[in-house]
Amino acid sequence: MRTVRSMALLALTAAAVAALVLLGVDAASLRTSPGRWDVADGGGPQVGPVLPVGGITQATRQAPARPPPDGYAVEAATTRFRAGLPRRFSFRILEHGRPVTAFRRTHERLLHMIVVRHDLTEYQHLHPALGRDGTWSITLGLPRAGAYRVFVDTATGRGPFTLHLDLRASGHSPDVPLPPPSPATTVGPYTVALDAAAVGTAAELRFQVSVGGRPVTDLEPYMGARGHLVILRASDLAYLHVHPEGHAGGGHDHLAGDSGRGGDARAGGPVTFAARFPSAGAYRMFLQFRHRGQVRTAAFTFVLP
Ligand SMILES: [Cu+2]
Repeated sequence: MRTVRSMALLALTAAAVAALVLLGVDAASLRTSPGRWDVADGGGPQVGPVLPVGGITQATRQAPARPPPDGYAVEAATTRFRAGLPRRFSFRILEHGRPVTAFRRTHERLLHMIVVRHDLTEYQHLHPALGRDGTWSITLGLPRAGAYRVFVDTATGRGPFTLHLDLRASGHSPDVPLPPPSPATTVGPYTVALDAAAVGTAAELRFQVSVGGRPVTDLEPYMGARGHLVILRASDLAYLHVHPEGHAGGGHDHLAGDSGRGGDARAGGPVTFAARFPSAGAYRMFLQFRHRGQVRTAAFTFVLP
């Protein structure tokens, strides 16, 4: 029984890989939208290598990367945790050594904090509170021993940017291998199907949320959009935060931006994103959506050929 299921899964996975490769030819279906996504340096100078594949050079040039403005740094009070033992986590964003105290709202929040284990498991999307002195704090738990990366996605008068730092939960726990690409994943009662069309490093990603075979027609706005997507490159945790198509984006609550504009925003239709990847390779995608008051996270492995 188990063998049969595994083989079916293997076949499905192989089909998904084939589909991604085959779909990568329809340039007309792509609507690139600079400004709705960003790439931040997640692991050093190797981000965004130019590979000898058609279109990549241009794509790389167009990439509105969001490195931090000059002189910005993030500093945490502590980076040591005990696995499974939540504690207060606080940090400051410094500009030339002085704490930044004024931030701009993006997607309804002044700051988005993404925490993920280095093996791309244990994803968390949190919103710490800002103190007057520029200290951000939140209660944070790291469920398993190991290394974690924290991405701080925010904006000031100098523009949006992302910073990162690493945390450690004491003890040892083996890394989980990156799951193979799959055309669908389940979270709670939901099935989320991914339909991806890539040309070079640009891709249109459509996520269809359904329950019991029926599309969910009443996804609720979550931070002003029908969905939020964070993509991490498996090799070095380079970070892409992608916003949905048909979403006005920008500084304030755009609850209407996702409802009723364009085919993607129709009730029951897929939540669609235009993304540009820094390179070919393996990525892990985390889609968050809200339904019946609860936020769900669906994770996918995606390989850009
Ligand atoms: Cu957020």
